[in-house]
Amino acid sequence: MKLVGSHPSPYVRRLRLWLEGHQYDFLPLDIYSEAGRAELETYTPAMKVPMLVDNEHSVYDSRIIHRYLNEKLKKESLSWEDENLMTLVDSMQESFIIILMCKRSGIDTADDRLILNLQKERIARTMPVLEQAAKDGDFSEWRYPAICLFTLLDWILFRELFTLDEYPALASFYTAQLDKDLVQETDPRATS
Ligand SMILES: N[C@@H](CCC(=O)N[C@@H](CS)C(=O)NCC(=O)O)C(=O)O
Repeated sequence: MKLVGSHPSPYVRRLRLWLEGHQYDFLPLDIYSEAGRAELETYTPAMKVPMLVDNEHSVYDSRIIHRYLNEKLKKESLSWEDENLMTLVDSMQESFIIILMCKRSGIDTADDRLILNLQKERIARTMPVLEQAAKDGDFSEWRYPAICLFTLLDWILFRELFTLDEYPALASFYTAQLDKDLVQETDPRATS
């Protein structure tokens, strides 16, 4: 089994954290370099990481890879509430990536532009919901929803896109995970 990914990708890191203790090969690519793109192209036409190769199966998208592997490894069962929390985490992750990509495309992210305003509105509405969920203990177990939340929070701090100053429950959830060995081993700051 081979996980094709990159070191900084939060979508890849969530699977690496979730797969703790399982045997697999990790192929990290620099997905924005010419060589990395040439290799990525051989794995997925969507040109996105993560993707998984397992015998004859190619599986795209972290959420689907999680579903595929969870069926195979029988690790955990997720409630509909868990699924909703993960959708909120995913939509935040996507919004922050769009903002970063706008920055890297030379767009001033303080501008009043539809693409930016939509992301900012989503973030402003969703972060308090995640804060309340953290306060209610919905992320108290180190399962896939908590892992996805952690990799989101760590990535937005790493990319300096957000601070957790106004979100004490998220901040304490975040801090509580930092001692984990695999969290430290997969820290994108160590490889970027
Ligand atoms: N929904 C996908 C999102 C994956 C994704 O956006 N990955 C980023 C890296 S963090 C990527 O490959 N970006 C390349 C691109 O958008 O061209 C998932 O959950 O796997």
